[in-house]
Amino acid sequence: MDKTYFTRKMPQLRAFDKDVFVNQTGYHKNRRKIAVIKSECTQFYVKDECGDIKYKSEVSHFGIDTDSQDDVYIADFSLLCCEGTFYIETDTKKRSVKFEISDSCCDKVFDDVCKAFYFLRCGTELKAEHAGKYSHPVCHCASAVEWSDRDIMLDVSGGWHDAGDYGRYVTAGACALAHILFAYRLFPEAFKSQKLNIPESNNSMPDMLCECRYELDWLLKMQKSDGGVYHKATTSHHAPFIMPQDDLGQMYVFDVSSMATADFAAICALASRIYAEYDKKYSQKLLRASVKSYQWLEQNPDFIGFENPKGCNTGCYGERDDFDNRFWAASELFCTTGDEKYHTDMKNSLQQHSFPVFALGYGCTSGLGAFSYIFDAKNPDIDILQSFRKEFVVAAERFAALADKCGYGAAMETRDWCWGSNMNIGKRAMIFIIADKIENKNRFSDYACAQLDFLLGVNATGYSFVTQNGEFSSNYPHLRPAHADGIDECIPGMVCGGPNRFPADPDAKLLIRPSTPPMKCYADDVGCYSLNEITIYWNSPVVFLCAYIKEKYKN
Ligand code: 9MR
Ligand code: ZN
Repeated sequence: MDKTYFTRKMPQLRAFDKDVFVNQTGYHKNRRKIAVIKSECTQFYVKDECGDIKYKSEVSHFGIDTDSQDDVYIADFSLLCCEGTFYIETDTKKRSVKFEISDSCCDKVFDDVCKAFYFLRCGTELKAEHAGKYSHPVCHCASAVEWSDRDIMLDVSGGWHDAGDYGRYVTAGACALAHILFAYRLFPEAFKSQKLNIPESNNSMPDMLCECRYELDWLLKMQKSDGGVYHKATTSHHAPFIMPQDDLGQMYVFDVSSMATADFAAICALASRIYAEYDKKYSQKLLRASVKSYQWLEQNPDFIGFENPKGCNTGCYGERDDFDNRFWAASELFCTTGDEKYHTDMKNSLQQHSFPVFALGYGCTSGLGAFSYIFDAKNPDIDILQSFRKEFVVAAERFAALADKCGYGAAMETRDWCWGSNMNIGKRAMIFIIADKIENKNRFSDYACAQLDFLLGVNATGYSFVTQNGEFSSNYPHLRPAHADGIDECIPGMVCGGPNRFPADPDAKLLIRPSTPPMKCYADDVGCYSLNEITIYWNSPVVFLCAYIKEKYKN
């Protein structure tokens, strides 16, 4: 990315000078509570705001953590269950930042990661009454032109900006929606009481379902009359770092892809089940749209991938095949309609391909189809059902073993520290939670919590990767409005990409020395899009994780 994109002085990189890492937003009273210390010590104290010792114990020496190269000590204060604000101090006088122990400690981060989607809305004014100081006029509402046939103009306004850029991509949107709708499917109560202060907040529908409907309505506009679905709606090039309303470049819709069409069919069928409870008509509309795209898939059995055409440099989201996307579509339509035709397609697809059943998108979507089959299929094939259930549990066991090997409790292997590594953390948390739901033995809940702890400060960088959540949280993500608005505090609730052992942008290549351990390849720097961008599908697993924790540990 070209430096001239930035209109403001680059922020000074802040160093986290503490050795004691905690979940900076806090811990529920009755859950496992771990802090990680990276310097030698023997005792630790949990002190309240007056400095009084509320708990003390010995640390345990973990040893060298491979992916950070830190010599790590673990402080377990699970037994401390009283509410309050605390910090940890070691016998060597090292201190953590402050954190809470309470039943409501994750309410703010949950609400913030949900409201983040509202802040990413495109094609509408963000009014001050909902967006506060982050309000801005309507953006990207002019007609789009079809890239390959410039005579065709259409309205594709709406939906969420994908990420730090202002593009809107169908497969990415479908993936983020799936995570959120799955969260609602398993933990509806977490959403029913939620007040996000969005324009639809006075509706009878939960706010987060209204928010998702905003994206779904956009997706519906991306469907052509023959059922094919345009791959993306973007300008030809990424905009400079300006506010969305100032990005006036021509909007285009790009060619139909079979991945976009299949993901569209899948998400509309899934949403049709979820919205039936609140709006029958809308539910039916979604199902009709889904079936139409499925028919298009039947008529177009060959893979139609996507590559950026010459003259366009926005996100690509290309894939090498569409088997997993078609599998997901068949599974969702079977779950929604009970029609054996889709079941047969799904079974055939399973026989012909070996999918990773726990892959929760983006990229590979087979786990999204498996999730729905596990929780929503009315007359499932028992063998398939059992194999799906087993695969999630086996995956959770494998990831738990990885977490045990990591001093910071992250369920990651070295190669997982890649572009958007925090999505890997979030998806592993989802797998732990899904496996627990399947087994009902509570084997993986501590592991799921540990992934949230990681995201919120228990990691070798010391950052809470969720903006405005934690005393030392990321504040300079690669996110156009957050930079162009001139406001020092970043828009809250944005989950940053996280450590990437292969820094891929010029700024990150300059900032991260080649010998840096994988978990430390991070900089809270607006230029570093391969370390510090945000996207809707990095936020959505965290929505799922927070909804689970809120429900699980409520009193
Ligand atoms: O999330 C994507 C990441 O896995 C890829 O490595 C990267 C490079 O191709 O692209 C990421 O997706 C970006 C998308 O193409 C455009 N919007 C921003 C996304 C996040 O960086
Ligand atoms: Zn916009």
